[in-house]
Amino acid sequence: MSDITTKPRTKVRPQTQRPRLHKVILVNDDYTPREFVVTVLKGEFHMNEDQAYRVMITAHRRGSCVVAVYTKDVAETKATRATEAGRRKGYPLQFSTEPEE
Ligand code: TYC
Repeated sequence: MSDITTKPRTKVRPQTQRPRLHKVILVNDDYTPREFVVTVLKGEFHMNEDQAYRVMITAHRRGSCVVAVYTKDVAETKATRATEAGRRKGYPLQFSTEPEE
């Protein structure tokens, strides 16, 4: 008979649950002026001119572009504020949100 006993490992590893992040997506349209899109990106998402231009031109060419990721509340608030900035000027500019995979 062997004297070796094995003890089952019962230590609990706590799983820290991080909140799921949500993407803010810029959607292209045919009417909003490029420069206005850049201005909104700079104002609402704290981008510099170069970053904002790249995001705008990517949405223009491909149909949409991920702007940034935030917690759900922040993503929705920023998308709503940025969409409303366009609406106030009569533009159909649209920012949407969706959960990250
Ligand atoms: N397509 C617009 C134009 O040619 C510019 C534009 C770019 C509008 C990106 C929206 O999300 C957008 N004036």
